[in-house]
Amino acid sequence: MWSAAVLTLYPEMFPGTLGQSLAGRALADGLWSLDAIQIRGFATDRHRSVDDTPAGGGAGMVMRADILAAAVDAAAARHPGNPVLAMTPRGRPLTQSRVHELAAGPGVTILCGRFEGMDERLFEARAVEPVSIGDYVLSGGEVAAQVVLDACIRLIPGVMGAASSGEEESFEAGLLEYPQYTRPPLWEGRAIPEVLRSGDHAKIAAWRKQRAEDDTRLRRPDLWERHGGAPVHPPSGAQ
Ligand code: 6GU
Repeated sequence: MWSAAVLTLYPEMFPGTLGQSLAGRALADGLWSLDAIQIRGFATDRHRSVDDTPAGGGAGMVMRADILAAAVDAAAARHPGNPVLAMTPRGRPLTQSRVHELAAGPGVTILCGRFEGMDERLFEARAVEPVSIGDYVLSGGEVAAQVVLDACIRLIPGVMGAASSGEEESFEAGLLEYPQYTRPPLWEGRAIPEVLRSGDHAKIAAWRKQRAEDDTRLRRPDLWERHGGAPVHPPSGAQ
């Protein structure tokens, strides 16, 4: 069974959103397991402290390397073979290709940061991969860990059933997905594009490819250029 281990100061935040819907059903069906581990359980002093003031000064508190390493080592013993990720806005951005790799493996162990960060020596002393979910700052890694797990769990065999198994979705082709429509055919004076009601499957596929490309160029010029599209020039006068 694919195993998710989460190291956190807030184990009661799990399964959280992962207890519902697709992931929740898969958890109940035994397609994946969840082990939420309290980091504070690895504290060594009588106040059970896990953090301390930042070297060099500054605001906030830093999670201690010795406590985090003990927690990571315990999780590795319980979940051998799992890659260990640490959720931090200083990490490499999560990609769909990394999600595929994680979903294909034995599972994942995720360390959730709180406070101002984690002592950098943890990353030197243990095989821990720093991962970010985007260019904004969360109050802690727990929500980010749920994002990573959700993305992986839907790819575990048997979780999605017939629903496409994700193959022609956003990012799988390196482009945004084409737009979708459903009934009613006319809503607030707006019709579904005629081609989608034509029954001509070749024309529909061509229209969807065009829209995927146009929308990617417009909304995600970074993805478009990585996909090999011609560079997008910002409109003159754009800020
Ligand atoms: Cl992984 N953690 C936190 N705290 N903030 C983030 C993030 C992670 N990814 C983006 N912002």
